[in-house]
Amino acid sequence: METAKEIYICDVGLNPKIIPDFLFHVERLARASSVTYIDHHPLHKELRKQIESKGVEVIHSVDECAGVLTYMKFQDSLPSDAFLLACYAAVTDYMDTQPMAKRLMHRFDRQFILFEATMMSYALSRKYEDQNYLRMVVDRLSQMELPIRLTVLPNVL
Ligand SMILES: [Mn+2]
Repeated sequence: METAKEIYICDVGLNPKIIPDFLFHVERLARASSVTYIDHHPLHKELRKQIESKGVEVIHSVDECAGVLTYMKFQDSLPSDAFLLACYAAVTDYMDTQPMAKRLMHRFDRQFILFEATMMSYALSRKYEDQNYLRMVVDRLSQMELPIRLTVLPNVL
């Protein structure tokens, strides 16, 4: 199997039950790849240190949703419309009034963002077990395709 150069793990929300497995696997992955962990769920200082000690870069704040944190990290290399993806994430996580999310939301029409985010979220909730659909969505969202176009496909809604 091919080894990924870079691996990004986002929005996991670590709980005591999965911490040992998480540490085991990031350690394993970090041996061959550069691993970045981005999350907004509460993360204990000690655990953060433990993750970093495995050679993983940790980007963490409880002030913005994981989508906005990810956007902030990569915004300089993303297409200009990518802020909309961060907005959809913020809306569906009920974190669109946080400082950075609020600024991003103000860059576009609020109704449009709410509509697109809601449609996308609904489609994902209906199709969350369909790996092919999920991969297709990630791929096409990364091409800045509008969520509505990915939600009106046959058998989604
Ligand atoms: Mn989350």
